[in-house]
Amino acid sequence: MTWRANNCATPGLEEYQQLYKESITEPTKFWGRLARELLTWHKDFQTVSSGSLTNGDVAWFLEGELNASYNCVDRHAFKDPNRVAIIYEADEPSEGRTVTYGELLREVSRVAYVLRDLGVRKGDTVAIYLPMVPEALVALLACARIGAVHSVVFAGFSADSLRDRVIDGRSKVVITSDEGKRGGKLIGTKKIVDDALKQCPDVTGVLVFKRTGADIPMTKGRDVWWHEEVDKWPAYLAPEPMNSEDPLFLLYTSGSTGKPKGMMHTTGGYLLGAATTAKYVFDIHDGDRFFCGGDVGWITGHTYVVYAPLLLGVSTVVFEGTPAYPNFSRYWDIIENHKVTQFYVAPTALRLLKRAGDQHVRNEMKHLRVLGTVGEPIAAEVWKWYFEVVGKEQAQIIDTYWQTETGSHVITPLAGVTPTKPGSASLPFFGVEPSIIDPVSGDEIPGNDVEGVLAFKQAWPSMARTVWGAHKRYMDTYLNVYKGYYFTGDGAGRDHEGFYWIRGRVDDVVNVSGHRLSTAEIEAALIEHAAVAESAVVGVADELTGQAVNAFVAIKDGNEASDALRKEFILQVRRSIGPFAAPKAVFIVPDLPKTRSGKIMRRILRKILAGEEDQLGDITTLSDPSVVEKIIAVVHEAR
Ligand code: 6R9
Repeated sequence: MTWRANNCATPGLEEYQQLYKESITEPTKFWGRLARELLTWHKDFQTVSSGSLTNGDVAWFLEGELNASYNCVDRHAFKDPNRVAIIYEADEPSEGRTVTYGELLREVSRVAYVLRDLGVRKGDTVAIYLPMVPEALVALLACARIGAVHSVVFAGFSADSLRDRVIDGRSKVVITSDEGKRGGKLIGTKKIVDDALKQCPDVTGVLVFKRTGADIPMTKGRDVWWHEEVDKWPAYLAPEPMNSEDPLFLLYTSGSTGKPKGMMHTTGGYLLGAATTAKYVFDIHDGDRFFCGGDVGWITGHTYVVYAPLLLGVSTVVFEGTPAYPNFSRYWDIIENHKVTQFYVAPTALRLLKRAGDQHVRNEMKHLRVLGTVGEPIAAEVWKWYFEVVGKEQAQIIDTYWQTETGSHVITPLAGVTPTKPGSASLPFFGVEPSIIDPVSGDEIPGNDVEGVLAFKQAWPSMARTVWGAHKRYMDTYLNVYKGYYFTGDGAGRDHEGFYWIRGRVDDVVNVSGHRLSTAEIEAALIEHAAVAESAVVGVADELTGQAVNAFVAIKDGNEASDALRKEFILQVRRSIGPFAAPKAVFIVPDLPKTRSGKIMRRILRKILAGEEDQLGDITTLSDPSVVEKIIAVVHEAR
């Protein structure tokens, strides 16, 4: 099979089309077969799927029982205990190590015992706040082993954000480390957990992995050391058989409102999505070494650092550091040293590395077959650089579109099969039936060469089943917007050949370096500052990070606009959400553009930032149209 970069048909394309057709017209046959082929069931299922998008009661592989950690670890460890499961690349290039499937089974079992000892029972939630170390994978799998629901919180989130997620998920236990290490810098993870837990009385235990050996306070009766606890327990614990629809994890993501949503994924369907995309999209084969640069704190890390490669029994690279430390060759050194076969990263990292210069890219990297991107649109020139300079025109580029909610890829090329066009996520994955909807009429727009919002017509196994503790919000956000469809929140086009082009969010979500942020959440953080009367946050195009956060703030009487105050506002967001959400620019304005009913017109702010002041449209509906001139003056002065 040849790897094509341009749009010409490959021999596999016909096979894809056939399989795709089957997945849409006979989903029961299609998914039933794959579920039995790719997963190992403790008890077989009778019903492949039930429920509907309309009713929001989708369920897959009912009656079936399985365990995620058994599927990711045991079955491979039994066959070949010495096969490498995890290739750990520590922040310092010399400090890594590997973990075999046999070792992984023993460590997962011990930690599962420890969690039980800490009082965790089937169905309980465990929060995980860890850096990118092998123990993060062990923690997820140990939860799954005893039927606990893991709720990973990205270790860049602030104490306040962690607290909110611990409370909302009703976590009983938190797993963390003394510190984290990234790009040569230390991160005080345990300290952040301590701060967060001041307001979480229901957390009864904290399991602390020793990463750096920093001197940290341990709360008696609550905090225990990972290395001390695991020594107490045997190295095999039988996995808990779980119903296919039992929750596997919660993962919080940003939406249009300030409160993050705990997306709930279930066991059978999610695992099948991960395994199927691993096989067909990444073309994973025995002996491959898979490197996903995402963090386990986000869905990309869940599905493609942990579940997908381990389900297929290959080696997964766990990278603790950053692409720029100790220098811009870090990714390429990892790829060359470990003979990586598939590499998967967000375009934002590629933009950074492209800008750093081609001299940093290694010449070898001969084992690379697939180069994936995820999280945001990739510009054609970055796509070409990835293909030519990184892949030496030998590896296929796959631009994979999906979401926390979809669990695994939904629109994506299949490596070696789908012809690709730079900037297009190409064709739907199996079982996904996209439609382009006219946002004004709400009607589906048939045919090709159309633009609108993107929705899916059919339920697929790995879709999130609910927003934790808020099913109505799930219905209203995804399934009630266009009845009978799942609404993605993205705009998209379908070109003359039926290829999909993702245009970006149509709601108040900004995408900074592939991180999904809610403008409402940042506004809520700013309001917490005593000097802030009102704020409006918008995303603006940014060469390096894709989008950047810009904040407009109206301050209360008695405060003076100053650089110091602007810095305080930025600090407020860092403290309240996390450093990655910090506004790149803060404009202190006398008032915000509001309609007479009080709705903030962010559209006007976006236009001003884009320098399109002559295209503001009708501003007479504003309660005070004169604020526009004043805001323009502030923005001009700042530049
Ligand atoms: C996996 C992940 C989801 C949002 C999604 C969309 C954007 C993701 C993309 C893409 C263009 C791609 N997005 N992949 N946009 N091309 N290949 O990123 O999940 O963090 O939930 O973000 O990211 O806007 O709606 P998540």
